[in-house]
Amino acid sequence: MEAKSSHIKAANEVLKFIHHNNNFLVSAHINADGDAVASVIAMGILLEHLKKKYYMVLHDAQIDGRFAYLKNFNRIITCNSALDLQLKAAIILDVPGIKRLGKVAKLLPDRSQIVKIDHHPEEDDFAVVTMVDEKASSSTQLVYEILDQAKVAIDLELAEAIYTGIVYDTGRFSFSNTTSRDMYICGKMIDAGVEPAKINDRIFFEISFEAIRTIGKGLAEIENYLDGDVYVISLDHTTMSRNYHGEIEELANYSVAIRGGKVGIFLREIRPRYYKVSLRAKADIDVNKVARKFNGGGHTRAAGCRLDGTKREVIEKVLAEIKKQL
Ligand SMILES: [Mn+2]
Repeated sequence: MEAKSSHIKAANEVLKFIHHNNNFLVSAHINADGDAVASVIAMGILLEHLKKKYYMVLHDAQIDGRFAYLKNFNRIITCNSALDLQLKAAIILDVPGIKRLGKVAKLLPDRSQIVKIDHHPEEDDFAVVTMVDEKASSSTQLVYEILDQAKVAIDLELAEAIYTGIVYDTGRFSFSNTTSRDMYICGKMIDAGVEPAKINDRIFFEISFEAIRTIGKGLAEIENYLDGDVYVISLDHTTMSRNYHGEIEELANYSVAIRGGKVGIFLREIRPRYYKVSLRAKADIDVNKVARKFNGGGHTRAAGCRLDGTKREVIEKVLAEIKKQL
């Protein structure tokens, strides 16, 4: 199965940039998820193959430990204020706008020295070379297309990174972004030795006793609004402080799982009166638009933002925006 011609063209431009540079900053968005971590790691492995030096830097103080099985995971460094690497070039993955880089933004070189590889609707034009495709399942898929053009041999470690990014961002090949190309690529990764069940369990089905109970509590207390168009799952600060975000994030997908529901909202009170809001939608509603209203963003069917206020106030604000599209 062939890669898209637009991907081949963009991949070759990225490779040209890599050949002409050295000492790369490789980074992705804050609260790095499976696609962010895996695409950074896969890009790092590509740079190693091309005999380039690089640093993987993320904003987060702690990187999601579910992905610790990936090669070079412990080489990812966190961006504290003292960090001053003076890197000459940057490859930024899974980031539509500068503000999603958090503290890493201040490490960026000049725009003429930045590559952007992403699959979100564009927010900022911060890079000279771009490989952006909103239809791509994941940034990791795009990194695979570059590896493919560079004719890098895929060993097990690289295959695990590629498989992880794609399986994560497609929701185990279930979201609407899943394509035959993803299945094809992941099939090749299985041929390279990836064990799907092992990675699936590690990412999605190995959670703590506390997290399972929290998911149960979230489901049991789901509320409906706007005559069943919108469902809300909400966890208060006390509950949140006992849980890792990654272990309970499946609740976001459940919020839109009810027959007839159009939008799901998953609220996490990460500080008293400060909520992380995850939005999920079925066809017809663009939740990226809703999230952007509150300085957040994401994709049409999955997006997020953060809001101050009581639970009631936050729900009212978000519902008002959703109503505009109903
Ligand atoms: Mn992604």
